[in-house]
Amino acid sequence: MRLVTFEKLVDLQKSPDKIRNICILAHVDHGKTTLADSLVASNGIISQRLAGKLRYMDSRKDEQERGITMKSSSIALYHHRDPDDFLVNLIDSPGHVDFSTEVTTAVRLCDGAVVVVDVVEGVCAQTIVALRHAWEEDIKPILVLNKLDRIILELKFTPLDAYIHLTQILERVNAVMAELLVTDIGKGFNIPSRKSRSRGTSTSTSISEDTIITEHNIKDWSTGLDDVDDSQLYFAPEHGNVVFACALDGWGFRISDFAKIFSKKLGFNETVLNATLWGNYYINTKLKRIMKGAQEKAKKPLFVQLVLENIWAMYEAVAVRKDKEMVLKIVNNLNLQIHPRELKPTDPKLVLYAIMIKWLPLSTALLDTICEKLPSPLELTDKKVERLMFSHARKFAALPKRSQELKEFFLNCNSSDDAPVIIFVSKMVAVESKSLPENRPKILSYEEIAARREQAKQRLAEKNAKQLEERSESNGDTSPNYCLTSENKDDNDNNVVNETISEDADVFIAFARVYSGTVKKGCKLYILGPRYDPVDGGTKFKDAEVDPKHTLKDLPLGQHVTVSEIKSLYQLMGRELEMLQEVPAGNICGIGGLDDHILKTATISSTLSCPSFTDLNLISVPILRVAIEPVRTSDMARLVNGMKLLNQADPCVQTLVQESGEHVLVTAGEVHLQRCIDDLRERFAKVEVTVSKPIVPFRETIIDPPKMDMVNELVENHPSSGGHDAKKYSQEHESELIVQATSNKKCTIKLRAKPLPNRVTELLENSINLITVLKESENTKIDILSESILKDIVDLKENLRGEFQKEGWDEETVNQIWSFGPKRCGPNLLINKVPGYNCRGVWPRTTTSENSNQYSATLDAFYSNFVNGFQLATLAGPLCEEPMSGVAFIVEDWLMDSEATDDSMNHPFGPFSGQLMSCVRDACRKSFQTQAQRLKVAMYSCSIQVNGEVLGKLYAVLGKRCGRILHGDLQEGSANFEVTALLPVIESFDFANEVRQQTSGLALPQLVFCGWEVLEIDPFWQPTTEEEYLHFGEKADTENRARKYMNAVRKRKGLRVEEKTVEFAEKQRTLTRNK
Ligand SMILES: Nc1nc2c(ncn2[C@@H]2O[C@H](COP(=O)(O)OP(=O)(O)OP(=O)(O)O)[C@@H](O)[C@H]2O)c(=O)[nH]1
Ligand SMILES: [Mg+2]
Repeated sequence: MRLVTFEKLVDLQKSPDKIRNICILAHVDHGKTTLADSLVASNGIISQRLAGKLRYMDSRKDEQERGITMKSSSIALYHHRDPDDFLVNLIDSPGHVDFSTEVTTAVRLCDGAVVVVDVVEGVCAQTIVALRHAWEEDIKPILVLNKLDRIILELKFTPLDAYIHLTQILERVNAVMAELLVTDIGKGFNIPSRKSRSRGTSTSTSISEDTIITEHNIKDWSTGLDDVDDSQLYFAPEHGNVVFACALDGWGFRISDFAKIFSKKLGFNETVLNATLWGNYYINTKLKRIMKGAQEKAKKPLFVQLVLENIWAMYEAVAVRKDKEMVLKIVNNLNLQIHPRELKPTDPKLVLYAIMIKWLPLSTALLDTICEKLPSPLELTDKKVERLMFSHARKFAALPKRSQELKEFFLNCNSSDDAPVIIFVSKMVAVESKSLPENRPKILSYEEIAARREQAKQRLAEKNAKQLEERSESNGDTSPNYCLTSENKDDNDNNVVNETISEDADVFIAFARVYSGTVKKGCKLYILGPRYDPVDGGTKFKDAEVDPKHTLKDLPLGQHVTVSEIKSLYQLMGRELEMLQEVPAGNICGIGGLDDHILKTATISSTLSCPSFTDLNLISVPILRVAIEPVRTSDMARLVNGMKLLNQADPCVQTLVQESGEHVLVTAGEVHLQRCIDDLRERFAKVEVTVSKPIVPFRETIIDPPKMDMVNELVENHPSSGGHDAKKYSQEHESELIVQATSNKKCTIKLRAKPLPNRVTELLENSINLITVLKESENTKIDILSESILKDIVDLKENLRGEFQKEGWDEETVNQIWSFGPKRCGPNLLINKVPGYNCRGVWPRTTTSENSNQYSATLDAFYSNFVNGFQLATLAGPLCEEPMSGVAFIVEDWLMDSEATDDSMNHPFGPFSGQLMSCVRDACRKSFQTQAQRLKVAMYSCSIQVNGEVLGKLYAVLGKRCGRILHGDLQEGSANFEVTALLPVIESFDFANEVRQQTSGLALPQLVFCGWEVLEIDPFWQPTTEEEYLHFGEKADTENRARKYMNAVRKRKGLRVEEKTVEFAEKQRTLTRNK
């Protein structure tokens, strides 16, 4: 039974200082959902007995079956912390890397985060990602060190070993925080001085050995800090931002909880205990004083003596020795009110749970920490508001004045009636319409039931009277009776059909947070798409001009705003929804009825001056593509509709239709793919589908001619050539310079291809966001761009210049960059070295003056055609029509006849612009082919924790799949190895399953896309030298991996493949004859 009424929660929504919007973040399986269970149980939503087992926030069937969370879901909880009541909106997020986009959608709506770390596994890949995410979104974290029971029962550590282990984990978490801080130094954040940095395990205090600790001393010690805020950056038990917990057994505590207990028992000052319970302090029993230097004097630290030993004793008595008398003694000692019935069960876990939840209740410790340490919506910082609302590319000051004024409402979390409504929707959640509160069967009061009964009786009496009348008229004919029943039946049937249709249908609820104003049911608001811009939006539309009938589907091009009525508002309560009439600023809520207006994210506002929120900071890139087809072709329409719904419901999915007509689904990984297919089959499309083999993208590149051949011999005869292909081409083309003319022969271009230095390609790949901003702001003036963007541009230019210089390229190359490609933001460059042509280039300019030079002006007229040719070439390379990467095309000359564009000349070959485009594209492709061509494969970085016993098997699986092990270190204090490896995406299918089978389920790999790697094999390679013949045989039947990949892509795309299908035709014939 719920301990708090819903009305109470609604009441609390009106006091933003009492609200905490927080999410739980961690690596997969570190216990987030179990932790959430404890908090949910504290509100009576689930019973205490089921807490930890039910995993209430995992509401999907597949989440329960697989035991992993797949979507983030929110619940509103009540907490009382003297003297105040608090409302905690808690979002549980998934830890599996495939669902990291769900984490992004959660983090965006929160002000604080609970970062959970499993104390046995320690800091894992996703823990670092979670901490970084919290840092980047500027939300404050607290730390929960979970699964302490595993240290006791599994690792069987002594309390002292456990303490050392915990300090090490804390060090590692703080090291991650320090790293984040250091990386931000360059970005101009306020970095506190090093001196002031105090770590959780800090022993560098100014207290001399043997100093007696008093309250006065403690104060001195903390005032020594230069900057108080800095200490909040790190996790330190003495600062109250670390909770030690065991979510499964329902207990958890902070240092302060024990300080309270022992200050009474031992008569120490609570503040002193609070500051010394963690760290290098011990009790001198003779002097009855707390002293420093436990480690040096081989004394037990206070934490071990007062905290861990007590917990160890409890586990020892209950779970290990099962000593009932001892248990009773401890319970009495601790003065706990426990019913003897609760100590009876034979399962020690149940007894443990019953005792621990009374002694150290996890929910109280955690909710207290949340309410005390994490900020309320009122504490939004100026910086965060600007970052949320105004894209990085622009200066805040460049926005219209009315937009700038909104910031104040934001900062004050103003929910008054005259405050503009500003809401951000971070994702659309699909729910079954039958689970909506308005469709739930209503619980009737006694009077209502009685009234209904009366009405029914009356209706029946009327019907009977009518029947009697008719029967007497028709002289005993029974047909009316029949008719009536059949009519009734029909009616019921219809109802059933209608009901099943409406019950089955999914509706979308917008997962949102109100930042300003109060949103009320029935009010009309603007829905601003992610690309909405208040600069032109505010002037383009007057309020009346936004057509209220428009939805996403029929929105005119370039318009990103619609109007909609807010039909329903919900409080998200885990698996359930509760109806709300209004939601004031500072709250997380669900909004219904916006299916037709929002695709994935949106900003909702009552004013058109509101800019749309910055895009979500996505961590994972969807990389795994499959083509989907219905089993029966007649189901195509349902599938298309289903894919549309899936696209809306999942923030990390992309659905597209390829030119070949295939319907393609792009997902983050195998687990994610499986969930999407299940959703399509069972929920959105409800049709059987066939799923193609995964389509993995490749990149095409060129490299400097290799110095070694395939048997690691120096290439002597052809120092400048790569493989077979390069040799062939360099013989045909004496120079690498490609000269290409347009079809009308009036324009000639000369260009050459050159591999970009690796660091340059990397820089370009990493700066894709910045380059996209550059692309978008090509026509805007430099003074509109924000300082941070301008600084980033200058940095990028400087870095590129440095890298080019290191590799011996011309220093001026950076200024000669004409375009990036493909899509004008990729990692290939078009470089202008045309004598006398001063082209516009990619960098923002202070002036927008036209080219004064006549020649340049002529060329400028065809500037965009030239660039488009380059874009086409880089979008689909000659190997297998995959995009290029890391190639520079240097244009050495561009000659145009004055009458080149003359209409009469154009005619036979089509418009000149088209001719120029194809000419550039062909020239780029040809020049690419003169070089040593290579494929680039997508790589996963794979981190696995595995027991030493099955390490060999894991290495075997990795080896078979062409994986490369980067390191495999033994984890301190356990028999587990932490293996990091690189694995080609194309070889990764079913990898997780195979690893699980080979290691008897002991290893769970986490695969994250980590970039592209050149495959050092020439796809056209054939043995040429004697050694190569010897090694590979004449036919080189050892499979050429590069060729295999290339041919597979070519086959899939319907391109020509050079392959022998029948090799030994004669032998095969002989065999059949002999039969
Ligand atoms: N021994 C022990 N096991 C725990 C504890 N907390 C959670 N577990 C177990 O750890 C496993 C994973 O727990 P979950 O709560 O599902 O983990 P999660 O972090 O929500 O996992 P994802 O959402 O998939 O990332 C379950 O089998 C839990 O029973 C704990 O304190 N001690
Ligand atoms: Mg979970």
